[in-house]
Amino acid sequence: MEKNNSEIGIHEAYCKDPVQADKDIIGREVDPVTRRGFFKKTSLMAMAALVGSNIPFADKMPGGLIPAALADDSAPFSIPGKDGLIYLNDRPVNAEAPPHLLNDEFTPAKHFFIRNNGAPPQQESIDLSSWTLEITGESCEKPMKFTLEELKKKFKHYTYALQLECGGNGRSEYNPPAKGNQWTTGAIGCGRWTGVRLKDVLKYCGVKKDAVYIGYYGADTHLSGDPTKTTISRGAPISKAMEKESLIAWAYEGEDIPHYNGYPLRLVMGGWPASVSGKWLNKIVIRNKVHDGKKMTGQSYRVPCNPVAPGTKVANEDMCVIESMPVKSLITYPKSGVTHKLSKKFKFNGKAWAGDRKVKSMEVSIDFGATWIKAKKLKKPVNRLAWQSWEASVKFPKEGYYEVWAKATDSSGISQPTILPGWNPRGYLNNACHRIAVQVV
Ligand SMILES: Nc1nc2c(c(=O)[nH]1)N[C@H]1C(S)=C(S)[C@@H](COP(=O)(O)O)O[C@H]1N2
Ligand SMILES: [Mo]
Repeated sequence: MEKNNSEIGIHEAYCKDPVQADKDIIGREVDPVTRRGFFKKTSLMAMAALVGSNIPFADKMPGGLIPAALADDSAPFSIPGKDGLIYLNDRPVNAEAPPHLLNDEFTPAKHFFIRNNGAPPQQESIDLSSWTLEITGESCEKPMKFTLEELKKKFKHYTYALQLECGGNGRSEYNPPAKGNQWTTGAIGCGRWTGVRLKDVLKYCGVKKDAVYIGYYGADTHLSGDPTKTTISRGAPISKAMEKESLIAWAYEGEDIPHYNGYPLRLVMGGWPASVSGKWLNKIVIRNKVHDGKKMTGQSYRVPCNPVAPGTKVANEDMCVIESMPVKSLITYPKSGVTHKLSKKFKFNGKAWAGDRKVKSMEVSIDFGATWIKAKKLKKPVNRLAWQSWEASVKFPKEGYYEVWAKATDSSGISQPTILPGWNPRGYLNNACHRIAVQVV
């Protein structure tokens, strides 16, 4: 797995692939641990670092004994309330859903992906009665602070199903590879968010005529622990902020937003890279220029304004901010690798979405894209910016190995690329067709 060293946490260093671990989180040399024990008697300091505290009777420990704290290799790192996610990283936490866990019309909270840039605020430190949201910025007429209670009392509540997809979803397919989380297909989810309209709150505080953008700040902290450093502060043009579906939300699927997804308050702007949907939200700025917060500038969440050849270095000024996400789909049932009887119709289904647009049609192929068959059902979105469910069935001509591919087309006639879209330096926006393997017997 390719990854940025600074993102490797203690769990990854010791639990996932213990034999290769030779440095602890702050880079000290430690002896590798195997299932059976330490290769050789490890230094006291290194062992203490491994178990997380001093070992008073370390001199009595038989050489090669695995401290019980580490011996439980049946329990991989996971977050309570997040079932079945695949962890790419634990520091910061990044976890995606395998396609078959995205089969529900609305993604259950437990299957909603996690993309953290820093460390979430400690759950115990979040006090609902003192949490505030500040609205300010040079283009805000009356800067104000709201408690959660005030927000809930002053403004009308709305619920929309909104799909959020990380701009880097699918990154792992690009070549040359791009640095960053090697997302496959699961940094996407769609469910019902409840909150107040961002535009109602912004208007209440007064939006000056020269306003062009909003930016957010959240309560998460930089991994270095440096309180002066921001992890991420992105935003969107005023036009997107003013859409009726742009929410300041406190609930997901009728419950508090899960801690890792931004509890107690987050922005939700469906259809755009999920990086604009600020978590642990405590401040919004109304800007008179394109917001220049962390990860708005340089190469982050930007793609070349004009297409480039794979591997090209692109200057910052030739990179454009990603806005609406492109059309995309997933086969969420059945799982890749199924065996199917030749005599039977193969029924399968999935989800499709298209950023700010709608999905107009859905096609499938069993011959590597040589011919396409229309999906028999494509549901309307429950509201704008929600993904759409689809169903299809095919008959295989003979026994053997097949790949079933799915391709969505959006309301302006744009379809998913079958193999890969154009390469970009940071590996964003991979909306290639999803495919599953089927053995027909
Ligand atoms: N405060 C804050 N907001 C954030 C982030 C973050 O690290 N901190 N990550 C962003 C990115 S890059 C993505 S893809 C989404 C992920 O939302 P999720 O973790 O709820 O799936 O949150 C966005 N909002
Ligand atoms: Mo993201």
